[in-house]
Amino acid sequence: MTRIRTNRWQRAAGALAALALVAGACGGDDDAADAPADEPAEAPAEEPAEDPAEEPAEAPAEEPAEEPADEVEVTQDGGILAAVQARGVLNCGVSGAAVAFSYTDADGSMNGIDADYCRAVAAAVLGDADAVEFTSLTAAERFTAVQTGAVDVLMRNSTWTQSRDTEVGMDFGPTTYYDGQQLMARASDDFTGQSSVEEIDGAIVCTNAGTTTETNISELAAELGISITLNTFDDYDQVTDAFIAGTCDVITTDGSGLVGRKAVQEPEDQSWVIFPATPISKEPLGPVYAQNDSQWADVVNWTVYATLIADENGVTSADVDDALAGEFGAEMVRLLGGEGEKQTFMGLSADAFYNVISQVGNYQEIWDANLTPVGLDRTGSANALWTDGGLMYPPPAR
Ligand SMILES: N[C@@H](CCC(=O)N[C@@H](CS)C(=O)NCC(=O)O)C(=O)O
Repeated sequence: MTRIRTNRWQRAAGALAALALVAGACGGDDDAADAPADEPAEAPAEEPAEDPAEEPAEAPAEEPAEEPADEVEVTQDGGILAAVQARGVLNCGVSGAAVAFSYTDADGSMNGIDADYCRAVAAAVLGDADAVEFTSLTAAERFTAVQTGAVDVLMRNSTWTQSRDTEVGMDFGPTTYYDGQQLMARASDDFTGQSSVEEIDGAIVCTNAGTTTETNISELAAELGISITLNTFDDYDQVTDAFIAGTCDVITTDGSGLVGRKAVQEPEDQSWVIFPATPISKEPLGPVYAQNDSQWADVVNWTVYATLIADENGVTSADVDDALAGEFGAEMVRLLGGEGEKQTFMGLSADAFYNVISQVGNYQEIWDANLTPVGLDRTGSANALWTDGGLMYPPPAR
């Protein structure tokens, strides 16, 4: 686990102000919540015997009426939002070794679509896309970091599965990249892009531990009746190094991961090919956070939806002011904090998603900044908008 900090404490002041707001609301409720349990005898709020003639001085029992129900309701949920607002920095779990998703660059910065979604959540919650502390986690470490609260959210090319969504205690946000597992081998070993999985019979196959990748390839090999030697490593740098060194015949993971590795590491004297053409599994990759904090889930989910709704409406980081002024329709006005905005009901500032689109961009901009450079084409893929035949279908902002 390694931590990278970027540009965070400047916002502490603003976040503390937000905290003061939240604390004001919470205090009342928490106290109330505690009291009844401990002191049943004293607080029979009902007191039926009251004489109507007398002024009911004890009106505070009705106190919640003064506070708008939403705010009180919201602040009682789980607590990760309030914790991040108080801390002034978002603790975001990433890989740090996943090309185009979250990769630690030579200058120490963390780049990729997952890193950008960390920044998007920070922009939504703290108004500052740079108020992020990135924590690099191996596949095997990642869910423990969520369970222990070491990270507030995980943006680490993690596949949404039934077991992770239940027994592992995670909740999953909207898929930010629809992927599928593929394999990569050398053309010099007679593999092509049209090769089938049966052709790896007898091969040494490598991947990283703690992934759906291992179970998928083991299960498929058994179904196909082929035998493989599966070697796993802590992270994908080690996997790719072993492949380049020739100790692995084939490597496998999400197709996007193979495309990224081929783009940045294929040696001059080798030709790497990715197959089969149709992936062997579904790998819906997206945000992961702790179960049972629906307020935090809403914040992360609608941050992702905001980037897709802006994409749907053709609103880029350069258009936000025109969009807020109404030039792209009422939905964008609401989403960016204008008339009819819904962000404050979520415990966020009205301009939360204005900050996301202006500081990080819409989904297509995030794609172009991170995935296009390694050769990943969105057109005609499952990651296209529903209006273009893809699966990206954000709910309406109303
Ligand atoms: N999506 C799969 C695989 C995720 C995974 O670990 N992918 C590799 C290949 S891109 C990765 O992130 N490697 C970077 C690392 O090992 O840190 C899962 O959720 O289990």
